[in-house]
Amino acid sequence: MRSLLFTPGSPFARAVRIVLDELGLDYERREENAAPGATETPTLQVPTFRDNALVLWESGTIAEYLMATYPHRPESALPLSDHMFRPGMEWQDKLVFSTIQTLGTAATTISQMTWTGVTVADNRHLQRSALKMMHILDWLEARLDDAETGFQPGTVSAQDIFFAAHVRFVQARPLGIALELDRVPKIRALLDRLDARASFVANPVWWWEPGVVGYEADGTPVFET
Ligand SMILES: N[C@@H](CCC(=O)N[C@@H](CS)C(=O)NCC(=O)O)C(=O)O
Repeated sequence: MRSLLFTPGSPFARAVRIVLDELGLDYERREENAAPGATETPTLQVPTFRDNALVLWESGTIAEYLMATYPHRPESALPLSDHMFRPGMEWQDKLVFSTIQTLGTAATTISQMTWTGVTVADNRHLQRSALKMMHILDWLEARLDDAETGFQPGTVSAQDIFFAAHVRFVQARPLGIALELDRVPKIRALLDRLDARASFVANPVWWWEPGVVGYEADGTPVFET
């Protein structure tokens, strides 16, 4: 019995949901509006994943577990990679993945601080977080061979999925960050291709700002009345 505890907005959880769909795995969706308490995880964060007696948190660990434990890849012109970290390329793939997670942490730090009253405009650490994101984008652009391939050519990788989840999260919130993706055309092309994939369409990222309490079926935000 598999289950995933997540909040609808979390980019880390969205990436895990996409990996689960890419693997064609069913799971119970434990969708909550707030992050969990310490009975679920000492990190107080989502996502948390359960597979029978095994309980995991940290989205990268969950994705690595899923990709290694479930070897079947559903038929696809561009399937999910067999490996989160390809044999012979482990260190390069790990470095790209950790750097992508640092981008995600910078984005969610800015988001969580913004909604608790401290914005990029008035905090130096958040300005540094935003600057970090721009440097990471430039570095990742240089890791892509061309506008037709992702971080692991010939497949869709966990790196692609987590990266797209983080960037689209930033773009779907009024955080005061302009990512200026026009200057990173290979990244733009990758994100557009991923948006069209069934697993991404099935796990959409929708606009959020304070006051949004739900969504219509087409993603139109529903505001608190
Ligand atoms: N390193 C964690 C980060 C997860 C994370 O930041 N989750 C956020 C939601 S996007 C959260 O639960 N925040 C609540 C908190 O930190 O108290 C992972 O990869 O799973």
